[in-house]
Amino acid sequence: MHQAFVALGSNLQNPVAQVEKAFSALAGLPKTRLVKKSSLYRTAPVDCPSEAGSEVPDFINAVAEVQTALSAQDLLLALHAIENEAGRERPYVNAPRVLDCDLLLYDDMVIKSDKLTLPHPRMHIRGFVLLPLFEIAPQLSMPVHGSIALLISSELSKDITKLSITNPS
Ligand code: PH2
Ligand code: MG
Ligand code: MG
Repeated sequence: MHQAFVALGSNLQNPVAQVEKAFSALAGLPKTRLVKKSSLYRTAPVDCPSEAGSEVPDFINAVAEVQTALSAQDLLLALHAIENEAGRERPYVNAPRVLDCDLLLYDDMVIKSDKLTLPHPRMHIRGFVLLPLFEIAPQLSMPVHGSIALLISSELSKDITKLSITNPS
């Protein structure tokens, strides 16, 4: 079995429900066990262009740990299928989305291909990834980026609120 971490994000169509549904979808993947779910976090958009005059809605973000017998490539395909099932559209880069499922880490794999980069290329500079990841894996040491605890700063933690409602499991 392999250990993987998946980041979830939504800022359209009831984001809390979308992320909770995504946890269930992860739990339902073949050859895969959902090991841990972080709390849900309300986060301000980072690097999201706003369409003329319209505000980019806040995101709900979370991170899941899974154990899986799927290869990294097959897990990635499964994550895309979960996004598509939720109705994901891609009108432009970083557009508002019903669901984004990003593969952050897969064991200690380091890879850069057209389809897959591990560790996820921006995870180490994204508070909306690092805070929920730290919540479920505070001791984590990552390939390339090292200790998660050393990456978190007050700057990266700005405009991120942990939701106090616990998601039903
Ligand atoms: N995802 C992005 C770009 N910006 N900002 C927040 N707060 N949350 C996200 O999940 C997010 C983002 C690209 O996938
Ligand atoms: Mg993303
Ligand atoms: Mg993505």
